[in-house]
Amino acid sequence: MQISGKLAKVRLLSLSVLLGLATLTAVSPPAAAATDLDVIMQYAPSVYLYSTDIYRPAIAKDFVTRSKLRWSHDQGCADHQLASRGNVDIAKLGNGGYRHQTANSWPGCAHHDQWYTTTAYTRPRGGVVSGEGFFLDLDNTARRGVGRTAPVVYEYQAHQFVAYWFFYAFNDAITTVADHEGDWERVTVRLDANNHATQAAYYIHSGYCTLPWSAVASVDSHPVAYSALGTHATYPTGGGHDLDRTDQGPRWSTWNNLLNVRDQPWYGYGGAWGEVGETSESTGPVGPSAYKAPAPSDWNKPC
Ligand SMILES: [Ca+2]
Ligand SMILES: [Ca+2]
Repeated sequence: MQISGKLAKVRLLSLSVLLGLATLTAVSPPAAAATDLDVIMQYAPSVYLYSTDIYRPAIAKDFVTRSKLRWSHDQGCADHQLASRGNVDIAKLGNGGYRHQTANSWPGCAHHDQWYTTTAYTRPRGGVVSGEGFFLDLDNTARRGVGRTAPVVYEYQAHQFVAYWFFYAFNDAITTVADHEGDWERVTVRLDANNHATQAAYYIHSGYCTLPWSAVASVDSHPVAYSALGTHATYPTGGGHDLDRTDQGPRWSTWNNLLNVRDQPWYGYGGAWGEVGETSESTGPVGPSAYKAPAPSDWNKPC
């Protein structure tokens, strides 16, 4: 009887071990695949801002709120205002809800021909209408931005790339002829079929350069970038680069505040982010939109 009792205990024990294993198996999650958001957060850059740069990261939505929306005419014709400061409808900006017509100096700056909406590529320098187009004229006292609390907007194509757009309200160029309001910069990470990083592209003035991921300095998988004093050109290494200067000022942990660019009401606006200067360099740029490629066309441009 005693033996039977022991056997019963052993059997009970075995059963409980088996049940325990079954329970363990049931509660252990399967190896989790990285979600899209995991990938986007994982590769969001760690950006060193320049220590004494007064033009810190800015919030695009606030830039719109503190701007007038105007149409720049050429041939000596006066500009026209579509919305005053504080009254630009950000959704209309992004869905083409504002429109305006070109004008010729003769006769009398009369408007004529084609109408354009805010989703057309209408940056007054370089857009589809030579010399005319929409622009946001920022309150000059709002050029300094807010700093590292500003969001970074990302543009993501699974298995291809994730672009991280950095926005500053003013580009303080090395020569003042290239100063301009509105400054969109970016780092783009190339992804393979498994959504693993293979390369990074750093945008520098009107161009970019690329590095294999193995050569990218990173902190916990976040690529390190250096934002140059005033121009915010984005470099993979510190120190001087031609006329640009970088240092290890405040570190912007961009993964703390990421927004999908396609969810932004202003996305699609094809005019200038900033007032109009004499040249393309001194005019606000076009922002993230169909008119500004988020990723390189050529990934073979070594830094
Ligand atoms: Ca202004
Ligand atoms: Ca810039």
